Amino acid sequence: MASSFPKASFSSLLHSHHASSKTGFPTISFPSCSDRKLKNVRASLDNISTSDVKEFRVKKTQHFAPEQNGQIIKRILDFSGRKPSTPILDTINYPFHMKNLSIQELEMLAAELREEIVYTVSKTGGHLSSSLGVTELTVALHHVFNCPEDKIIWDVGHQAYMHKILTGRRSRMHTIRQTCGLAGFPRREESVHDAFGVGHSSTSISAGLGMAVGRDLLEKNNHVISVIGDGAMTAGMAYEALNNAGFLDTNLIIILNDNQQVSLPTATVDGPAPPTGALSRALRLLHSNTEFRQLCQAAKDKMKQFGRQAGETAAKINGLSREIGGGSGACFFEELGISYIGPVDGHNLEDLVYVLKQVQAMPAAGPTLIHVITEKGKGYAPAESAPDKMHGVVKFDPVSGKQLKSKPKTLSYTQYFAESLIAEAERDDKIVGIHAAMGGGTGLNLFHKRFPDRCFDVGIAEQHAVTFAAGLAAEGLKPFCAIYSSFLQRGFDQVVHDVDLQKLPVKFAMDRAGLVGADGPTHCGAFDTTFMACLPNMVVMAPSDETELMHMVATAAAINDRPCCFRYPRGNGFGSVIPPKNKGTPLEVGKGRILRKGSDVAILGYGTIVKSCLEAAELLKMLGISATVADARFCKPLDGELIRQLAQEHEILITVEEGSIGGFSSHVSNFLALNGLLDGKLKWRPMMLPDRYIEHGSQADQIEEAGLSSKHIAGTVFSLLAGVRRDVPLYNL
Ligand SMILES: Cc1ncc(C[n+]2csc(CCOP(=O)(O)OP(=O)(O)O)c2C)c(N)n1
Repeated sequence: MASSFPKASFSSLLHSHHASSKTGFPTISFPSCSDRKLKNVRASLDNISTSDVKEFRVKKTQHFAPEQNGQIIKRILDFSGRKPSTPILDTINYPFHMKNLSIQELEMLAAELREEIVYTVSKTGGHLSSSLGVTELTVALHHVFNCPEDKIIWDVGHQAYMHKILTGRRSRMHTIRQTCGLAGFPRREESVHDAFGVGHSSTSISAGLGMAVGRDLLEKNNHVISVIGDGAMTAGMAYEALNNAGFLDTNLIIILNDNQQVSLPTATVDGPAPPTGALSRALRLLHSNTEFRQLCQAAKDKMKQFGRQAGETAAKINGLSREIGGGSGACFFEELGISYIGPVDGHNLEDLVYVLKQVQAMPAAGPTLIHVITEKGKGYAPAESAPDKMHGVVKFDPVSGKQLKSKPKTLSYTQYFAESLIAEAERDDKIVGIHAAMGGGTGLNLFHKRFPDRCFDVGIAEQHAVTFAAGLAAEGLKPFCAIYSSFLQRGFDQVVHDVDLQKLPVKFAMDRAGLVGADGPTHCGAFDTTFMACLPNMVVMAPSDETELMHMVATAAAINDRPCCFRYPRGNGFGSVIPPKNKGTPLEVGKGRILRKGSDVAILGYGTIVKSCLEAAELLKMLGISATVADARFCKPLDGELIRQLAQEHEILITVEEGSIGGFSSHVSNFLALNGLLDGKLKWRPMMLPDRYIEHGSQADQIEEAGLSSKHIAGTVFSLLAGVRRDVPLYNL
């Protein structure tokens, strides 16, 4: 339980040591800590002879040779596209079926899982390479620990496909990410083996710590294991949790899955990108630490030698493993009060099982971090050699790894955004781009290619990205902060406190706004209009097509006295006519436009859903109903003149948006009410996302479920009109 004084914290770190830049943690070095650890290690190694260690070094060098490992795996695995033969996997429905497997059988199981996952994902699409990278780790975890009593929390959760297969969901893997199918991420409601729902990164240590403390309070004795990637480890949340874990000193196992791939996709437009950030640099230094490996092997050899005395030796190792550090980088964890173990070869099942068993057996280990080195895409050559490691894929040919992408007629909104930002930046050297580990996802990798010095990948650190942008704006630069709508949720306080309150002209490009399809509710961009338009200084826009998006990028570039944002969806443009050289024209702020004039009803759309409003108007026309359709363009400031006109000239006004309650429609309703426009005959109805989370599936299915298709819009108009006009017949839309 917690003591009353912090054992170690960030503040004590900052005050205790000298500066060093080699470690990757620039302001801290820990000579005393390293010395102490080395002394302890040496003293405890006294009983293990130097020849033991040397012998181990030779063995390990061979074992770690990647080309040798690669060859072995390539010889065994079959990615022909035929249903793989999986004799061991066929005997396993749940983790307890794996308990009696030997190391060799576990290795075979890992091989079968690799074949199975490539076979399945080649047919469904989904996240591929992160799961391939943690195959042995997943097998070892489920072999050693007892799920669901022991809790395994997968950070982000995109690497949990093997976990799903081993925990009773193998027969449904072909439905993954599809409507009514398995979710792409762990979800508590899907399985008792999914200890925590994930999708957004860097939550696993906090959640794990909460579960560990909960366990202590309830006097239970299970293990809690948080598996976090080196990418997820770049987020502030992870450090907040480490700080707290070191202080609370409860038993918590943190597995740092270090594959030296931090950002997404892992490629620039020109090829593989080195990982960004000082943390990666620091972890790389730890990779070379051999002491832990030497010690483990020596201990294992001793155990074989002494047989009966094995327990005694293991106990010694328990104590020792806490003392093994990998230089000052490891001491960073140690000084926080977190035992560092590693690095461990994450593709060596024998080592993994051994280390996990040792940690499992420690009675009061406190928080322990096991540093595991893996390779993303491991074992599947096309993924290993792909610049983006085949992180997320559509259906593909398993033999070649070639993805079956159809060539769309238009570019994605992401690309139109990037092209128009480049066009603005060509004319204005104050424009800079910022993204949070999402160069490919946000299109800023294109911007980076053109302006390498004006583009910043800050890691998975949305909060920092926002305040970093605020700092740039304070210096007179024009930062475009491109963050997915749902990930910006994490930076909301920074948007309010650091940007909007100070009226700093940061420009937020909110990609993946609205329903996003297969990624499901964790990634759904439902709330951005609601949380951005309630801020007093924020200009809030949504383009109705790609041309409008380009105009809004130009508008954002021109707004220099306050912050602004614009939202655009996942998917491709409609094919509207693009401005010459991708250079948009700034719009008049707070002005919408009428796209089609009618007399019976007015439909006011916000964002790309305006297209569905136009389609609805066509449907209504067939029924003899004349509809005006307007494109609001701005949620804030609202175009009051336009809304007044629509309200006064029509019996019915419908507002339509692909966002949550509290967004555009709420602002319109406020305006209507405050201006007495609801006091007369007008019938006003808002159409937006329902007040519940919409499950993963195709975007088209999601729109149907949300009731936001053109038919739904026409149906809403029709039912209202039928109430006021007797001449409207009942049709089946
Ligand atoms: C808050 C948040 N921001 C961004 C993302 C998008 N994202 C998904 S996985 C990933 C990289 C994770 O890297 P790592 O943890 O090392 O796992 P790996 O993909 O290498 O297996 C990113 C940036 C996210 N899921 N959550």
